[in-house]
Amino acid sequence: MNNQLAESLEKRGFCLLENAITLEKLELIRSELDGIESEVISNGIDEKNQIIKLDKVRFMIHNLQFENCPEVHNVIINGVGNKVLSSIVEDSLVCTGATFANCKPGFPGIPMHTDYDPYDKNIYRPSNPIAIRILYYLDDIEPQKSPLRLLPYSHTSLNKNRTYNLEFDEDLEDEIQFTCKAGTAVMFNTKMFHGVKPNKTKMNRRVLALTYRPRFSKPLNHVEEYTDIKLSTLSNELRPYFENING
Ligand SMILES: O=C(O)CCC(=O)C(=O)O
Repeated sequence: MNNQLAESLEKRGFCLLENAITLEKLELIRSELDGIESEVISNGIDEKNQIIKLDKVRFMIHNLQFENCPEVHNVIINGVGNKVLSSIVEDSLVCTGATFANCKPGFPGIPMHTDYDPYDKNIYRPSNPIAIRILYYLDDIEPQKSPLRLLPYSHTSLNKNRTYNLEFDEDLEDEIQFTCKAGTAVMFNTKMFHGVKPNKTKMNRRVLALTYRPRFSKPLNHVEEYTDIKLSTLSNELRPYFENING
């Protein structure tokens, strides 16, 4: 099974994990994240100085490791995506990003882009030679509800029109517009082009987005470490994913 997943991830640039989260766990995760969203919306940016994007049609919060959401933390530590990736890379993992995003009704979409930048220190577009994004969908993704766009094989492109820093909107013949049931996870190479179509429904479209890199794949550019005070708030299981992120 992992061989097929590894082949798909390595060659096509992505693989799918159906039923990655059970319905029961989905309820708990959604309720934790909805709670955080409502709290931030009513109280404004919290004291913990998290990176939050407040927008009428998209809510986004990074650094979920420092929020009170034990079920999300459990996904970071024990999620199927984590297990599959660890066995493919045969190394321990560092988590370079743990984000919740809610694309609400009217969300216009995100152009095709990569989550990789070898020349920057942006931890949300990590410079690590190998990093994998794992998107756990918390709602059904439908053709009218912001399907995910993926451009298979684009992580290997040598063409100047497909380099890491480009963005483009036009639909491509060889792209996949991906729909799925809530609880599905999609894993893809951060060098792969992906994007999101508009949400034309009246429903929320929520995703838990995690990025991991194998320990051996250090960032090319130094990134800011989390302080010891911040790290001390994490459980013993969670902490190894966020410490020594340059090493
Ligand atoms: O919401 C999604 O499906 C993907 C959004 C995105 O571009 C990302 O998380 O890198």
